[in-house]
Amino acid sequence: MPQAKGEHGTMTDSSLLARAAEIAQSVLAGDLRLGARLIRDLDDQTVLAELILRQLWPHTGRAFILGVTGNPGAGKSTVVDSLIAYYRKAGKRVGVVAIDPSSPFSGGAILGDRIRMQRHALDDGVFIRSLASRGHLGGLSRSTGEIVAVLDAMGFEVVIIETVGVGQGEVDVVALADTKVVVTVPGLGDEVQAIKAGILEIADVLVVNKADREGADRTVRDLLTMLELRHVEEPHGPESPSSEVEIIRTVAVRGEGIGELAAAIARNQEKTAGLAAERRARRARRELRDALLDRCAQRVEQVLSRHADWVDQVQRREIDPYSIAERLLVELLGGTRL
Ligand SMILES: Nc1nc2c(ncn2[C@@H]2O[C@H](COP(=O)(O)OP(=O)(O)OP(=O)(O)O)[C@@H](O)[C@H]2O)c(=O)[nH]1
Ligand SMILES: [Mg+2]
Repeated sequence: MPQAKGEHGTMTDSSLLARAAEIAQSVLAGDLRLGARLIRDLDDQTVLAELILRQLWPHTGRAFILGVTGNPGAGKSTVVDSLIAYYRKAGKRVGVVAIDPSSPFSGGAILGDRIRMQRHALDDGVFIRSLASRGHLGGLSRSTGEIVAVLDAMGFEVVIIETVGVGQGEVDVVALADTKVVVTVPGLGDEVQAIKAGILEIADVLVVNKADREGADRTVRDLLTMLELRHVEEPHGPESPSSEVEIIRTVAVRGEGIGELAAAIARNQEKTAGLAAERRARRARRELRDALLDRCAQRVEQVLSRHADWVDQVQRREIDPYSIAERLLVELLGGTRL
């Protein structure tokens, strides 16, 4: 077991484990403050946080995970805010992970999303966490997965992941949600082209938000044409047969169309229930892969810092990096820990 950092630095392994078990129990019992703290500590990758997460793991896998993605500024947060209100009325507790691609510090993201979803700030049945995707190079999927796991263990029945569909990382994060909603708006010129390739393909439900604006009809028509073309091209499409993708118009700022959107989401959930096991298997595989890659990356850094001599040799062209990499692999994977 690695050494604990920070305030727990002097704790023995067994007292750290006991502390982890205690906190895990409180988080499972719904302690929001400890849940929030755990999410922050996971971001800092503390040993205690990981020990707690290990204890929570058996209690995860129950939440309905909803992915919301689409054009920047399309109104995703406003749609999510309205959906939160809808699910709260239905008595469901809702957790949200909003991923902000631009801000280097999560401070920016937290501010923007808090303002958008402010009315839920005092509701114990709502938990909103923003995550800056910058600074999570390659680890975005792991970080999001961990937060979703905590919210799931805390008993939030619906967990919404909001992310701008700009980078492959962001798309990947949403791709494994139970139901994927893609939000677009009229007036972007060619809407279908304006959405990054690859995003429309994952949509289970398409939303034309800002339907109060000029051109909503045309956008709906364009999307329909696109869906029909796709249906012709791949009649036996994968998980979401194109013909079954619904298009919903919303004016999220006024809450219009949100009931219809929630109904479309519920229909998709029902329709794809038979595929849930397959989806969960894919998610489990990625969770394991993320955890593995993360540890490999850490160990690579450790090994490299112990072997400055290797770096020197490569720099002097005495040995090539490929041979060293092979040796490194042996050191990493041949160790007794695996
Ligand atoms: N006219 C109109 N404006 C809307 C509607 N929904 C959202 N907006 C406005 O669009 C702007 C962007 O809304 P957000 O909800 O922050 O959009 P977003 O997609 O989450 O934005 P990013 O996360 O920054 O990509 C805000 O000023 C909203 O008030 C709508 O239905 N009609
Ligand atoms: Mg947003």
